[in-house]
Amino acid sequence: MRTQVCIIGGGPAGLLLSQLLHRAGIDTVILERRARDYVLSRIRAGVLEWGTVEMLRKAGVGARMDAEGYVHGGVYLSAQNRGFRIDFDALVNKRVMVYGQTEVTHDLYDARDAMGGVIIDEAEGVTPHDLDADAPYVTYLKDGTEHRIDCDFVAGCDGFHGVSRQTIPDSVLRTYERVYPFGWLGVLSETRPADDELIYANHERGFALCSMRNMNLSRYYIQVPLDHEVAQWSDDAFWDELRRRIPQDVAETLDTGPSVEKSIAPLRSFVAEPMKWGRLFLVGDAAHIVPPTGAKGLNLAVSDVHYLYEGLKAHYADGESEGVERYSERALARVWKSTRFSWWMTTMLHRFPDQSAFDQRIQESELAYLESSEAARRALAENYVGLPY
Ligand code: RFL
Ligand code: PHB
Repeated sequence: MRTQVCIIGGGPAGLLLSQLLHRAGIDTVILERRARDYVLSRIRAGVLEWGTVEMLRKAGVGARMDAEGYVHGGVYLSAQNRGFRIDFDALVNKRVMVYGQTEVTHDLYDARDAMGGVIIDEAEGVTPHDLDADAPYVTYLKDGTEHRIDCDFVAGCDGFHGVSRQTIPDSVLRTYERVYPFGWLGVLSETRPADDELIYANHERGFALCSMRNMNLSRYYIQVPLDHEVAQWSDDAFWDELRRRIPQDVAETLDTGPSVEKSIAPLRSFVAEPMKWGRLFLVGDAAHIVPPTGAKGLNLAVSDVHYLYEGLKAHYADGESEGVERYSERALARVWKSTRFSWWMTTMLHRFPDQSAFDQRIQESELAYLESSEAARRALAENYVGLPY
């Protein structure tokens, strides 16, 4: 088989890139390791920057998001049982969209199917070859038979544990990493959201977040030690702990019920450079991971897709290779800003095991500064709604 761009990974980055390229008349094939039902059942991000909203509309997949998503003009931060609001509307005149990654992925699969896009799922042993030469190709196994796809470029959209990043030689690849000494226990429940906007809570027992998917589906997270397992957290224990960490008035009216999903995710910051090697591009989590505190992971995958899409479009339309050549540099400039913001939000809001009394006071004063300074709140708002592409 031959295609112009072979995309490894059918998560949001791979699907969105494929959809945009298809609309620009550029042929793609997606190779996905998992079964489609598995990909569609993953519960992950919930907050879309406005740039992401516009990219999804541009890809022709914005209709259900626009009908069913919730536009939020701010978030609440709380500490020491006091809350204050970061008013995106007033501070930066921008908003975010609350619409689950699960739904985004659904909409993208539907769109690829409607346009006859080739998505090969349960592709095993996907291996890119000759990425540093003019004629790369990708091999994989499907139902026990080996197949080969010849292509012009390979887009590595295969997440943090994928194969693409590993094909870049050690002598070229540089990685930067911070592993945080805690994880997030997440619960999805068919209950009314705690508030009309998200609440990020700093508490001496640990961080907590109240989020949502719709008016009858809520998403909550609490910080837990790394050695905790889901099985040791009953629903009742989760709700009790969450109530302790959020402002009292919210805790008193919290609607609780059985969890429909419960999982623990470790927190990590990670950046791989460069994001281009020969004819391979790394896109999304394949190149970088951020802790979820800033709600940036999916949004960064989408901004990478933007830079790559624009580069490939110019390459195929008028042989202009500047966008393709400078993809890594452009994408990384934005990646590092979101990496900084996610690290800062994480550091400000979580309890660290070795936190000293000094660290504690610094954290409190950071939050107090935000509460009292419009300039500080504006900086947070500018980053949270998403920096320009
Ligand atoms: P994905 O979603 O991991 O998709 C990669 C796909 O590649 C496939 N794959 C392979 N296919 C073929 N061959 C191989 N060898 C392969 N290896 C892997 C995988 O099966 C998969 O289908 O990466 P992508 O597309 O870059 O998208 C990134 C986002 O999924 C991720 O950044 C976000 O979910 C992060 N994230 C959040 N991001 C936000 O923007 N806002 C949020 O509010 C937010 N909350 C979160 C999050 C991530 C979380 N977890 C669980 C990590 C909350 C949580 C709890
Ligand atoms: C979510 O709703 O899953 C969510 C929201 C905001 C975050 C992280 C996760 O910062």
